[in-house]
Amino acid sequence: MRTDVAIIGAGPAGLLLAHLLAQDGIESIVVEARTKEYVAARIRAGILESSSVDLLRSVGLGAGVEAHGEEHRGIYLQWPSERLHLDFVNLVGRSVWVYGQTQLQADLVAASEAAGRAVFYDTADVALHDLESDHPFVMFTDADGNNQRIDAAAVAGCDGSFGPSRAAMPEVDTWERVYPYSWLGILADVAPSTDELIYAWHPDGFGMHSMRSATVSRLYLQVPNGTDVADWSDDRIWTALATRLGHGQDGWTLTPGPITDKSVLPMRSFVQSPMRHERLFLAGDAAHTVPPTGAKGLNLAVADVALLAPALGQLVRKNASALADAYSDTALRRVWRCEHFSWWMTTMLHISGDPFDAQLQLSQLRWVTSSAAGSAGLAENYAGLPIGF
Ligand code: FAS
Ligand code: PHB
Repeated sequence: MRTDVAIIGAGPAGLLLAHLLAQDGIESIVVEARTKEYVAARIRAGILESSSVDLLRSVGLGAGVEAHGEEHRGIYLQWPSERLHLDFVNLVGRSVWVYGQTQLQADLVAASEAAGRAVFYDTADVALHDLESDHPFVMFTDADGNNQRIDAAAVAGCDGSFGPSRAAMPEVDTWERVYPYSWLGILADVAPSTDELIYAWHPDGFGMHSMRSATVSRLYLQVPNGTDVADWSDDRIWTALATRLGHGQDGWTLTPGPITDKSVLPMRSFVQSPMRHERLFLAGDAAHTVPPTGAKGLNLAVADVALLAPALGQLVRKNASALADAYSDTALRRVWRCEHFSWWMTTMLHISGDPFDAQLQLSQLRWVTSSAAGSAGLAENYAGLPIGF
């Protein structure tokens, strides 16, 4: 097969990139290791920055968010006996949207199928070749066991943290921070007990109340690394969440409900630079990972491909490489800003067991919720910087 851009990975980065390229008349073929059902069922991110929503709207992908998303003005930060609201709209003039990655993935798949774009699911043995030439190609085994080859002008590595694209980069610098704790996340068929997200510091550990809709709640607990989700019964989870989120404090109650999904998510920061090698370009988790505390992972993937699509358009159509040459440095500026913010939110809210750390964290929380400068700084980063920052 021959196309303009071969895309590896049909997660949000890969499918959104294909959509953005098509807006520019650039053709692509996507190669995905998992089945469409597997990718569709993954439960991950829940927050879209307003600049991500604006981008989706601008390319005809805003209907789902408009119909099923919830615009939120801000978040609550909490510690024992205190719960304070940060209003991002008042602070920095920007909101965020609650819209699950699962929902966005479904919108992207629907748009891809409506446009008749080629996506190969359930593939194996993806290999990248001739990346240093202007005619790179990708080999893979399709779902029927046939060997396939895609000749293209460029390859986009959108294959997440463990795909082949990251490994295909010859000379890279990498930075990594593995955190000494994980998140136990649940989905529950119960109306949220809060109007906006609650991020709670507690001596027992971090707790968070998010949501997916008026009838589905998404909540998280800090747990030790290596936690077996089987050790956490529904009752144990709800009891810990009630304690950490302040059930009974100032009359607030946490309403439990049937848990429909439980999983443990390790916390890691990772960056690989550069994000481009000749005709191979990385986007999304293929190049970087953030702990989910700052709600940046999915938004970074959106920002990367918003930069990459016009760069590939100019490279493929006009053999003009200015945007492609600038892609990695431009993308990494925003990546590092989001890496810092995600680390900052994570270390402010998660218990290390060190009593000195705990006093520093409580002081930081009091400052961030009482200082105009402190709260604006958090709001600016959480609500997100303009794409192309
Ligand atoms: P993805 O990982 O979503 O997609 C990469 C795709 O490439 C996958 O479909 C994979 O199957 C495919 N692939 C891999 N190897 C391949 C190969 N050899 N050949 C072909 N295809 C291959 N972010 C938040 O903001 N909030 C959260 O709460 C949150 N929770 C998360 C929970 C988990 C378990 C994980 C892993 C991540 C979470 N994230 C969260 C981050 C997540 O949302 C990512 O930032 C987002 O999925 C990035 O999208 P992509 O870059 O497309 O990568
Ligand atoms: C979620 O709803 O899954 C979510 C929201 C905010 C975060 C992380 C996860 O920081």
